[in-house]
Amino acid sequence: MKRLYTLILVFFSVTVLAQKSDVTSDSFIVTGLVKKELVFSLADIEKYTSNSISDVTITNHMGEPRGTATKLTGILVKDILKDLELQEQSPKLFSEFYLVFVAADNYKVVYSWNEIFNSPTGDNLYLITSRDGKMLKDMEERILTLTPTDFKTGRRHIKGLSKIIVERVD
Ligand SMILES: Nc1nc2c(c(=O)[nH]1)N[C@H]1C(S)=C(S)[C@@H](COP(=O)(O)O)O[C@H]1N2
Ligand SMILES: [Mo]
Repeated sequence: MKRLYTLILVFFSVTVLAQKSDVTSDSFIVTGLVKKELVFSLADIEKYTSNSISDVTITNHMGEPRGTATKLTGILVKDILKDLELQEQSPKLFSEFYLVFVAADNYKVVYSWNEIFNSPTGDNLYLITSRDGKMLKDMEERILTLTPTDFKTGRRHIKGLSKIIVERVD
């Protein structure tokens, strides 16, 4: 019986560990208050021209360094979202919209429409296409975003991006 419990424990530990490193996505969808949903596969992402990005120190929410991302290339999220059309005619009201970036493990990060399309943050919000010498398809977490100008870069370092949901404040 004891052995059975050990077996069960080992099984669950392995499952949990496997899930932890399994924050991977091979495509992401842009959905919500949009005129037309957009889907991006790895192949679609690779069609865009990538720019090189300086090394980024990933700091956690305490500000402690967790590691450095090197040999980075990426595409600006605002460029990949250039065909995004909000369900709103008046550009003035675009300021009421925000985008929820959702990872495969349900980790979520919010960016306001203005932040991406009307502020310097938008010029620094990248979809990473290669990291540490690995191409997108060989990167463990695959679809990854980074905003190097953030103070604590870990928070909005989304691993395994799988969805962008466009929402609006009440
Ligand atoms: N998908 C996903 N991305 C995530 C997280 C998470 O739990 N899930 N945690 C975030 C937080 S709080 C931090 S500090 C960094 C840690 O990045 P690292 O794993 O490269 O050290 O990842 C961020 N991205
Ligand atoms: Mo964190």
